[in-house]
Amino acid sequence: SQLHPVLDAPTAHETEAPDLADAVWRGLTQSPKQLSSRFFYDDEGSRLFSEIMHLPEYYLTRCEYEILDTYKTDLLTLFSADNRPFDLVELGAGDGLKTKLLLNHFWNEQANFTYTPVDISKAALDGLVADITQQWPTMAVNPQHDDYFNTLKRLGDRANTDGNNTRLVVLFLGSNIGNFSPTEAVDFYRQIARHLNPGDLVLTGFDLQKHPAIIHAAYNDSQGLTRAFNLNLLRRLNRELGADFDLAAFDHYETYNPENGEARSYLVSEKEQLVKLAALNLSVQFSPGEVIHTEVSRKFSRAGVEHLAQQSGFALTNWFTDGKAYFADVVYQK
Ligand code: AVI
Repeated sequence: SQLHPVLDAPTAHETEAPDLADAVWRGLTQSPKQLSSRFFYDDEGSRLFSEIMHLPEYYLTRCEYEILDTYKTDLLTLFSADNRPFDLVELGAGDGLKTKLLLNHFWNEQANFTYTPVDISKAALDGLVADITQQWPTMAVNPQHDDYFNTLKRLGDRANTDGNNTRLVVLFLGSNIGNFSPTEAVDFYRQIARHLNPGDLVLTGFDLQKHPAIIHAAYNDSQGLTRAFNLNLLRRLNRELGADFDLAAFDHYETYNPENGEARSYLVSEKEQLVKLAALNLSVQFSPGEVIHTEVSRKFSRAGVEHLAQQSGFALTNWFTDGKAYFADVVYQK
């Protein structure tokens, strides 16, 4: 294995800007209005999300941390079964807090593995790699500044062709899958499945359905961080698209529907107003109380998680939950 982290040259990828302009134009000219939660994560949005993860009401991160801590030995046994080396490929690694718990354990157990964080944010990736190399200077780290599926294709092909016997273990933590629609989720796992080989694994964090009040509070925290996170999207449009959203004239509103497990976030116009987006040459009229839908955070049932595996060509092999069964980290096998 490598003695030093391999810092691959960043691969060419599209900047987010054209995508943002296009999506915002479509989202604000349709009814009901809509903006995608993928645009939350500019520098300030990423910083706010890191703070949200420490909120008392935002149980998701703590629950997942507890699961990974409790079952790290079981996970290593699964990942390294048959004495095969494994490549831990983390999709959307972020600050890697929970992953570092696993890395620390795998390192102490002298496991034969490489860590491959994948992110389209160069800044996030650089920060994570700097952090990891500081803690474990000789760990094999192979950061990929690229699209998830380009990366998986390359890794899957390599595992196929050079006869190396490395197992790919894809990590998708934090209930990021909850921000996808049901169709997008199936599509996502089907694409992953296409690049994996038999015996490869995917470990996903799913936030589970529970008392609606607990979920509702997680997206309506008392410190107003979730509100700031949601409103920051408008600040981003002001900066990047020359818009003139008055942040004081919009409110944060969230609903949770226990019948379908969907937490939905909205920005609400407090009054009749006209907003201009100079870069789009667009003016958008809002009536009082009119909403922009910004995010869905889906909560899963066990049946839903099993169904997702079946629909996308995986077998669900392990189900790990925290003490309160609020959250599950689930292993799918190709
Ligand atoms: C990143 N994602 C899983 C978070 C969630 O819970 O849907 C984003 C978030 N939105 C509001 N609070 C946190």
